Amino acid sequence: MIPRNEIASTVRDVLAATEFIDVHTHLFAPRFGELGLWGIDELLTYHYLEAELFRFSDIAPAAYFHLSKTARADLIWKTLFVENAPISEAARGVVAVLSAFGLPVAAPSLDPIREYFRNQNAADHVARVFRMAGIRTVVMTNDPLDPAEAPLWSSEGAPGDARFHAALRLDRLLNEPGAEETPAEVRRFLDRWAKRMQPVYMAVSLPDTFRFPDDDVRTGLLRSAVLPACRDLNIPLALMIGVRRQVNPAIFLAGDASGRADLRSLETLCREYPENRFLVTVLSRENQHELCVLARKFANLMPFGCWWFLNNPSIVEEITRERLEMLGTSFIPQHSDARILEQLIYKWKNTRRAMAPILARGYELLIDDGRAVTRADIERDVRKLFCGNFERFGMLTSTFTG
Ligand code: RAT
Ligand code: ZN
Repeated sequence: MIPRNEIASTVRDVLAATEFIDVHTHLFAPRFGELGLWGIDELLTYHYLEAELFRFSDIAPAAYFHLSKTARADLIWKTLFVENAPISEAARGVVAVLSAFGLPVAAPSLDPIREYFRNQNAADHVARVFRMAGIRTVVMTNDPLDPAEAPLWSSEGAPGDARFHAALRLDRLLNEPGAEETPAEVRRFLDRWAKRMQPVYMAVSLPDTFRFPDDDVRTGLLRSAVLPACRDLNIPLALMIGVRRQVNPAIFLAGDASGRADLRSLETLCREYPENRFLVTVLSRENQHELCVLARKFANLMPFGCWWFLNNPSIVEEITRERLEMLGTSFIPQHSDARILEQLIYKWKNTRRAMAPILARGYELLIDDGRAVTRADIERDVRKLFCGNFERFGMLTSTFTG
């Protein structure tokens, strides 16, 4: 039994000591070579920071995207880190990464930092970053229609690296479908790629206008190819709802926005497809409460993560408190969405920091209401939230013991 005044520190200890599963990233296992991004130039040219650059600098997007990667990184460093305090969430993240490696955080030149990363051996670096981030496994985003990625999957080949699971991403397939593909052809395509990738789930991001059912190709493909494939493979379908792609195409990846969705379509999917399981994250802050309500109705719905524009401490706090209050520990609080390896360090540091007082508050209220809390309770709950719920929902070999 833990005294009330030691709850906060115990929760912090347990969060620090538990290795998490990162259920959605854009990272790649080392065998994918150059698709795996790491190092200072990649960290600085992250699209979250590019969006911020254009608010502080007069450079036109076209001129910026014309520069070499090194020149872009130099400009972002000078603008967001030297001439301004890097106080935004994304900027502070780079500072946290540099500090974690003992590198200078405010020097005018990036040279010593570049040299440090140049001297790292990729394989050792991956292992070190996972250790520093307290991460056991990450789930990649694998698009079989990406011309750069597809050839790297051999016809036999699951990725042979236990730290990196695959997720079969369906955005091109469902959001830009070729009229010539019949559902039967798409089903065969999915079966073939599932065999290669051994995905832990299939995934698609969807606009705020997503409707199901609708009189469109996507509904047909979901009904006749994707949902049956997920059911037969016994894997969840991840729905990432509420992205408005390319509201400003001039800034490429940074040009996407968010919008409130009508979650009745999700309700219909959960009800009409009880044999399918849906991992769901929604991008609009306004949709969060409804998502919790639906998760109380449908056990085949697993809310996950505070996605993209929501991954800021103030909003994470609000969403996570709401989820704990409405769902107990039966959800997945966060994923990193890391695109660059070292981002794992700051994103998971921030998640642990945000999570500690929220969880501690829950246990303190429980003590106030008459139930003692043990370290074993906290360990079990943290394991469920950050590993077990995903493993159980995804029917993965479990380390879940609660
Ligand atoms: O957070 C991001 O980096 C976004 O650009 C997207 O990748 C989003 O997370 C997605 O998976 O579509
Ligand atoms: Zn993502």
